[in-house]
Amino acid sequence: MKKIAPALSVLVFFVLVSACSTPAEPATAPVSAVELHPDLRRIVAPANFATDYPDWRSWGVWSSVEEVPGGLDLIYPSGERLRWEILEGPLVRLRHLQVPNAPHLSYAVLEQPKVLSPRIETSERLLMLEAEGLRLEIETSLRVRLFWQGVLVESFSLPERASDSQRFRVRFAGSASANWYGLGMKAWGLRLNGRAYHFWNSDTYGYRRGTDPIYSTVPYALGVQPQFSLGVFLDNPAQSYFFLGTQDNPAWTVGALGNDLDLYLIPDSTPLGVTKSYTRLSGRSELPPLWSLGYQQSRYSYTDHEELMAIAEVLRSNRLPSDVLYLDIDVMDRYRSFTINNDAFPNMKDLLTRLRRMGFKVVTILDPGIAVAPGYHVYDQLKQRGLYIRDARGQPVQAVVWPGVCIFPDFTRPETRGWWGGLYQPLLDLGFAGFWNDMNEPAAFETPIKTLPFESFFDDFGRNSPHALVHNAYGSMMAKASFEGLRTLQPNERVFLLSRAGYAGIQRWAAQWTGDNVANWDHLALNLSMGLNMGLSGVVFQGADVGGYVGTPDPELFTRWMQLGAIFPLYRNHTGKDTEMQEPWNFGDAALAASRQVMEWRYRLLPLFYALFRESTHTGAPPVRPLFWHFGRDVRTYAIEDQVLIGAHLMAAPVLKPGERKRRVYFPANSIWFDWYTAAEYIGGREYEVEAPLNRLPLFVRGGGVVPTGELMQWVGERPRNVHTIRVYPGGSGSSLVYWDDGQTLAYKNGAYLETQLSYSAADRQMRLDWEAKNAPVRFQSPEYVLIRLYNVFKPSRVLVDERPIRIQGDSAGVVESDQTTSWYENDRTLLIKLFNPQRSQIIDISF
Ligand code: MIG
Repeated sequence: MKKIAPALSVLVFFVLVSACSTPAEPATAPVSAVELHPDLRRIVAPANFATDYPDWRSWGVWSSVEEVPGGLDLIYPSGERLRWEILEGPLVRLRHLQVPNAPHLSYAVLEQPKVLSPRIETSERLLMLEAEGLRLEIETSLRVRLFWQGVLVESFSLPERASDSQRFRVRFAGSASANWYGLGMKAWGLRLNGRAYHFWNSDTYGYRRGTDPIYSTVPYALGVQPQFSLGVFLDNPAQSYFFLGTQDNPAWTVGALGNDLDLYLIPDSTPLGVTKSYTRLSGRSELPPLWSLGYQQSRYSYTDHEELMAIAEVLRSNRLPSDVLYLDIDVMDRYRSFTINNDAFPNMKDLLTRLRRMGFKVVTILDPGIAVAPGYHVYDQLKQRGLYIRDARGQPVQAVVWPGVCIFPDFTRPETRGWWGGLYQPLLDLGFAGFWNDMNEPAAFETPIKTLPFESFFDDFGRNSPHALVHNAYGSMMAKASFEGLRTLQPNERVFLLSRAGYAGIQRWAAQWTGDNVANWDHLALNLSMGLNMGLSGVVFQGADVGGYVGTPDPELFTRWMQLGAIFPLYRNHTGKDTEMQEPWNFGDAALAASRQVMEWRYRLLPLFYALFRESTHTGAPPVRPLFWHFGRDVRTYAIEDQVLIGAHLMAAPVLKPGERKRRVYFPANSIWFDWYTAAEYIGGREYEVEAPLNRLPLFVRGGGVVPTGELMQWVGERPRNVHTIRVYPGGSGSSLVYWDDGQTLAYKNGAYLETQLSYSAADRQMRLDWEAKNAPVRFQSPEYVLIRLYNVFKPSRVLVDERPIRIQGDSAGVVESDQTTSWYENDRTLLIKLFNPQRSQIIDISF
């Protein structure tokens, strides 16, 4: 007979109770007598996940097999099933089903994923499923093997569960263990091998390298080798863990404490292939508003009208290109979400209008804790609608956060999300351009576990589940509520939302930052690795508090952080309550000048970042990526965590150590590189020492590289027409997307954009540029022309655009904007081609 664990009987009980009540009504059943299983009443240290329940049992031999759409079920005597499906990708989904037709319920996966029709063979010894290069063999000896295009990717045993426990695990032999990445927001280096990681969203002010877990959960690991990659996604918002093996000790394990097993294994040839499949499941970020890729200035807090205005004015008077200002919790009346402190901000609407005229958008903050304060509209509505998180007796759970004693919206419930989303209207009316969801782990003060008690119950798809089973989804569901509300209220605007906590799929609703980091050198390097791993986990719009949140950096650290921040998608300077002022002018003239320099670089590079975000909407690829993403055949790249690629061709080697004015840079094998500043050449497969004075972010472009850039603006949209200059570097071949739209509305979804691809190739004394328009813009005025700038070339003898010769003008001092002119600059061996009608495909042939 199947043994029902105590927690399960609580669930069964609640399901029955909620089935009998009307949907809007609270479940007020007296369940205080029911004890939660001990597993659902504690936070387990990662080291103990696998060891403190010695009594693991395999699901074992099945009693029968049944074919189902996409695969087959192993049926056990209790009636439970292990379902193996091959989904579009192709990928494997393995689920434990307590009943045959259990619905697909997930906080991460978009909808019912599409199943393929695998070829299935069954014999005495073996069950085999095969589709599109993926092959799965399940032996009656309980071993399972996964092949991708004939190569063994991984072998593992059938899942196991612990007696008298809600926990389960799956153990893998380790052929995929060469290099592990991902896991969302983890305070560790780039390569994650050799450690256990735990998922339980936690408010970890001042965390350090090794603190685990922290704010956000993405139970998805990416194993990469030259021959194949493997994505592993354990869809479970309860406490879970990944233990990742090393090359020497390769076995790895995933497990969780509560909920049914729902595991995806995604083999593919490249990290990009795996990423496409993973983000087909968990979703991709929409195009952000272009202004949100500009510089963002924040602190806890700019406390009143005058201070915010002053910050704006000093940013502009110092000519520090910038777009966004933040208001932190002091903007609120007694920290109450959706209110404004009218003493400090007597005319918010007027303030936001004035700032907007100066080119600034303002983002404001909201916390999930709602003050218990009759008469406060959000409290009254939450109370009256009964949409709060409940205790075992159905009463609102209370906990202390910034506003004092609070109750908390149950964001797992669709009605709560709908209601919460609508609350944003007055803030939009005031003119706020974006929003920030903080403390949504959810964090709580004065409770032993710094979050709501375990005896809190959530709707959880109508199952009324205890806290432990849904904890990690809370932040994501708050972000979803906010995003969907904003989308409904402003149906044609892009949403900018920043969320601290999240779960797999958070990228659909919000950007993320790495919480309360520390102003020290180790955090500088740490945040870079964290950002790369977040990007590899689908969370492509990410950044860290530039300058550090806890403490104050010295001028050198601040300067290097401004440079590091400039290569992150989210470029936000933020600091805590009792630190020194941290805007770029507080660290002396050299830091100010160096900050301005790198901020200007960032603004010139916005066309590249934007095109990469566009690409990411199609593939899920992170705009900022580790070297192995493109150079995985060079095994040296797998451990490099102090150099990054922005797109396929631009490499940054930020300085991460104090006192360094030169640094060593590794150039991946089988490529050549050019210095961004001097066009000096480097040969791949070697290390060089490069100059890195305090005012320089070392940057390199790959031979054959194509990098879209634009004119410097003080803020996005300062000038309506921004001329793009596309840099092209010789050697090899390459191509890049170049993308234009209005930068802020959803009109691009109806064709109001221009997407083009510039490809470059070279043969003996010939170069060809292929400008390919991918679409015919609808209601969008394309730029009149683009400039294509070729570096390190000889003087051309002839330039043809679509076979028509173009006049070459030699040795001119500056750019000449006359009709179809090509300029040749002898001194720096640069050729500048002005290409008209970019919405038309054109071919440029250059002979030497
Ligand atoms: O308990 O809103 O991580 O960025 O400035 C601290 C105040 C609450 C934590 C966030 C931080 C923010 C701060 N918040």
